[in-house]
Amino acid sequence: MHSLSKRVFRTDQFPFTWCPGCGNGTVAHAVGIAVEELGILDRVCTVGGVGCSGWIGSILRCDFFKAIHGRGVPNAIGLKMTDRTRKVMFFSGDGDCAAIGGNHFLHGCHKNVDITVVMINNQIYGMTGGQAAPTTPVGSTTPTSPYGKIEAALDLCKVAEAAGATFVSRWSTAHPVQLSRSIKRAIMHPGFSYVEVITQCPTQSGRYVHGSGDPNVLLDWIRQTCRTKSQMEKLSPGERAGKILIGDLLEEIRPELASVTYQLMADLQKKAAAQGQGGAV
Ligand SMILES: Cc1ncc(C[n+]2csc(CCOP(=O)(O)OP(=O)(O)O)c2C)c(N)n1
Ligand code: SF4
Ligand SMILES: [Mg+2]
Repeated sequence: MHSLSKRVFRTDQFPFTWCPGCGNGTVAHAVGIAVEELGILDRVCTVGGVGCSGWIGSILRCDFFKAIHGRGVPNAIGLKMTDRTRKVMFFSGDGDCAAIGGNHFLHGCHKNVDITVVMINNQIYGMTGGQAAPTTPVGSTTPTSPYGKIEAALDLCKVAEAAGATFVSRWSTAHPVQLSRSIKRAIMHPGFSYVEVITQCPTQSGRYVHGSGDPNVLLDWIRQTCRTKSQMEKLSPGERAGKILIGDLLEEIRPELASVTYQLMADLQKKAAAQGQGGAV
């Protein structure tokens, strides 16, 4: 076995419970490389949402917190606020992050707290049997949209940008090198970072959305659908329909919640001490 695997992953958990051909293993590998190259495994704490993808962080050799459905962002914020040396990563499915967890996600972006959300977009509720998620493409026939999904897929990168996230990127399981690099940048970014991964779920979205449970067919769909900004610009408006923008989409620096809060506490303590009040603020 590759030495990276033994150092970074809980190999006693292998083979993991995911279906053959699931993209979650590719995401876990990209994260493992990023964490190994940064040399920060002892400082990483992962949070998992519900769903198949929520278990990605549990196979890394680091602290792991299992959140309830949709509540991963506030748990991750709590972990960061109590120990700023931690590198907190939240692994969330598209159902978990964009539906029940949408409100918490918005305010994580808005507060610009230094955590990394890795959102695994398999276009469906995988674990529970293939119900339509906000990210499921329009027209998809699923157990909860038997006549075809009416609404267009929600673009969570646009939501993250609009809500105030300061690092936003989207890659795919067909771009594992770019994905790993982007996760590295996101971990080191001093603010709320959001990395979305377009991935394959042969068992549910393969069957219901893409008409094939073959991981190779699904990876081909990903390759044909995902386009960088410069590739997108070469397409006509008609050709752009249904394509998904990938790339490192936004990076900016803004005041970060934990740093500002700790600085404020230090200033207030200094002020209280100067006034002879002492005690903790
Ligand atoms: C409050 C609550 N409601 C519903 C569920 C059932 N549930 C478990 S996993 C899941 C869907 C997860 O889908 P997604 O977040 O896309 O993850 P995936 O399995 O696709 O990786 C749901 C609805 C739950 N665990 N808790
Ligand atoms: S149901 Fe889909 S997301 Fe879940 S383990 Fe299987 S292939 Fe992966
Ligand atoms: Mg999903």
